[in-house]
Amino acid sequence: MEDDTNSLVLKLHEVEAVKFGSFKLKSGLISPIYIDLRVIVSYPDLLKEVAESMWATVANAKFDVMCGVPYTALPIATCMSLLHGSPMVMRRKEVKDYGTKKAIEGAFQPGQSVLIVEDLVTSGASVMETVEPLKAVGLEAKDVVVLIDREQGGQAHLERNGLKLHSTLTLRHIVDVLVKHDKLTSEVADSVKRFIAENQTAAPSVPLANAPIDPPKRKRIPYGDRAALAKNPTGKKLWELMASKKTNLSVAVDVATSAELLRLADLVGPEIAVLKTHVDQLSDWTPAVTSEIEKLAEKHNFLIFEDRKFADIGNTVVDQYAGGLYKIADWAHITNAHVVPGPGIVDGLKTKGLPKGRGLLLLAEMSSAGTLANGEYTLAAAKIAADHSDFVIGYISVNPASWPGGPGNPALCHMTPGVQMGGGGDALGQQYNTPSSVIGERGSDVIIVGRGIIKAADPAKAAKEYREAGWAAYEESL
Ligand code: 5BU
Repeated sequence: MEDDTNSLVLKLHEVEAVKFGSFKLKSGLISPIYIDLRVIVSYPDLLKEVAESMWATVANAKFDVMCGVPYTALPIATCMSLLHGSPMVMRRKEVKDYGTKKAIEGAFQPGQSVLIVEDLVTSGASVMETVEPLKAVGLEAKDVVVLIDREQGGQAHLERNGLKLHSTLTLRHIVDVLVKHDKLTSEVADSVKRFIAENQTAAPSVPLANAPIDPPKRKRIPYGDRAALAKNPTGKKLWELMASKKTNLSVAVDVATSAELLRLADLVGPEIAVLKTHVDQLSDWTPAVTSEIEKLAEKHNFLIFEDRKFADIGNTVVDQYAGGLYKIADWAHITNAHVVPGPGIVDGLKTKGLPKGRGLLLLAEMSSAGTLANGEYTLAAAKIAADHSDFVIGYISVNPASWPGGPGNPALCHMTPGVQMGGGGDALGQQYNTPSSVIGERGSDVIIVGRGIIKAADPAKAAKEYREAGWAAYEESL
């Protein structure tokens, strides 16, 4: 079977149904890959092979009739029908008013089940456009077979509407086969995989009657696999570090003196992926302190995140980041910024951070009660992050699972403050969630814990407990 799909992939590449380069899509996006399966009608042997492979893909599905999604999949469905004696119905694309004209042609009985046949799924929108008139005439659609799933969210969207997607090939598999057979360089393959990750689709807005209301549980991509998707070196390092050190814990060392900061960093160092600092809280800061933190980062293998929350225009943040007393860009692997000024702030920080390989987190949500960072604001932050994924490595977020597209681009990391074992909050508006809720239910990747650890009687022991809780929640969500 593996060999069959390999030869199919090579043939599709040969007839240029799958092309690589730089293609402007309808949406204006530049894609490194272009798929046009219309061409296969010109190669009867290939059409037959496609139809046989797709038939084999749905060997276990039960259906009475088949319906191809117009137009590219029509000859494929016809070919499957001829080869296996399975009847079809046909959807008329141009009939929009299902009440007056026949949208579905062919002989069928209401209550019969129908297999949807499609060539390519991106968001699942065209499949859903076909399901709607089928349902309107009483046909039941449960299964969809597709030659290529671009893995840009279509499967989840269809599942949410009660449809099971069976794909013969995925874009990633195609790329892997072509690399294996020296038809493609691994650089191009990586750029295609990044494109897929960065261009996950939103749920199509075609509502389906009788769709189940429970969304499917998202499966998490392991941290280690996300390293390959990250464009930014610090983002990549973060994923690798979390995977190898087996920790998704960040400790916020909010203390008043440098000695206390260094003492705590050394104590919790073995347990953490990221040390979060507020150096402007230190009463006795000198440049020597940051070199000591850097030494501890080397010793324990963690990244330094200065939680500076830049919030000014691009021109101002350049010097706030690289200059002044603290010269944050010189020693903090990661810093963060509000998006309230607009994308110029990211461009400004990038001028100093990117040449040093630094990464930026954008504040998409905050943990404090009454925060204004929600709704449209959060979505705008996500958009700015997506547009700057060379420098932006992720978000400060609180409940990414609740965002309309979910946590989104898996190259980007979600870090969540406001974490304590017991939940609750403080007197000044901080709101706490537990590690298992933050990672397991809210879809975040990193827990940021301050007082839960630094105020504990034994901070090293507390860090170990938070690390274990955070890691257990991650493993359970895989
Ligand atoms: P706590 O002691 O666990 O409440 O500390 C939380 C830390 O995270 C603290 O350093 C805050 O400045 C930081 N923080 C936060 O609590 N909430 C936010 O939304 C953001 C940062 Br952004």
